Amino acid sequence: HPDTQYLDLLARVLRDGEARGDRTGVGTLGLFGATLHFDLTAGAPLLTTKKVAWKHAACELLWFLSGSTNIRPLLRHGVRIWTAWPLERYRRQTGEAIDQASFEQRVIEDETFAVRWGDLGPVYGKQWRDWVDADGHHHDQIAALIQGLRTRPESRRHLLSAWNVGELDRMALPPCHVSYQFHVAGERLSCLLYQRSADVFLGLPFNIFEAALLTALLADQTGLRPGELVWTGGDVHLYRNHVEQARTQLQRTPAAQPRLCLRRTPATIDGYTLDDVAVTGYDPHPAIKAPIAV
Ligand code: UFP
Repeated sequence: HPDTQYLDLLARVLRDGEARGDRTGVGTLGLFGATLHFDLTAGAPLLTTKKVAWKHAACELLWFLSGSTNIRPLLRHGVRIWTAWPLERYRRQTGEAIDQASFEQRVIEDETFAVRWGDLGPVYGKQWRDWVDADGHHHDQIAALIQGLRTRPESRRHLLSAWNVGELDRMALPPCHVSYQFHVAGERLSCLLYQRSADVFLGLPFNIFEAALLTALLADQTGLRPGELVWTGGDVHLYRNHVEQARTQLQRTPAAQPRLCLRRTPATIDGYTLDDVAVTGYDPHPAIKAPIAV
């Protein structure tokens, strides 16, 4: 069960995690190097021991695939997970003490404002769909991935990488989910995600669901079925101000595993909308609020 694996990791971080300072100043309990395996044939790796906003996660994944790096499309769907970075930059550069809701409203209503202030730099969407190399050539990694999976399924080179070294300093946040490798065996598509840094309470539940969704979409486009998701984390940490929330979640008993299905197979990967992503049998424990470290 996905919850069991996740809760085991959460418990391990609480028990063995080393107290460390970090960039955000919040402080963490952390360990280095962890791996989780999720059998995608058994259902979606979506936690039931707390309610995960899977529609927001799906929205973010489709936004990466669209190639966008602007928070505007996310805000139009009510997804506010990336606002903190542009908001901070706006406040710093203008000196205006604008609140988050007003800033978001302006990004939604005013396109010129959104272009000027809503962009995150060349983050995932840019690197996935339009990586520009030193010679000025543009690379669509997603298109190449699909082409490769169709024509050379046995290849050991099905990779998707966001770690564009020359552009890291222009990104709001250097990629956390750095690379994805795909693997085909017996009509099954598996994925190995390497994540350099994982906020185990807030980020990780999103990251594993999104990797499973990406695998499902790629499988759908290549005539395969999802196999396994292997997640590997580098710096796996629990923020100090998430400890009580983690303890609450650890006391809960997992419910039946939900299923992820796609309602439609569009002609290309660009054709999916949020309505095409369905999760059935999801009856989780209530959500647990926790502050995000920026
Ligand atoms: N983080 C995740 N998953 C993500 C994402 C961010 O866990 O998809 F974008 C967390 C990890 C870390 C922080 O706590 O955000 C990034 O900080 P740093 O760059 O210092 O690792």
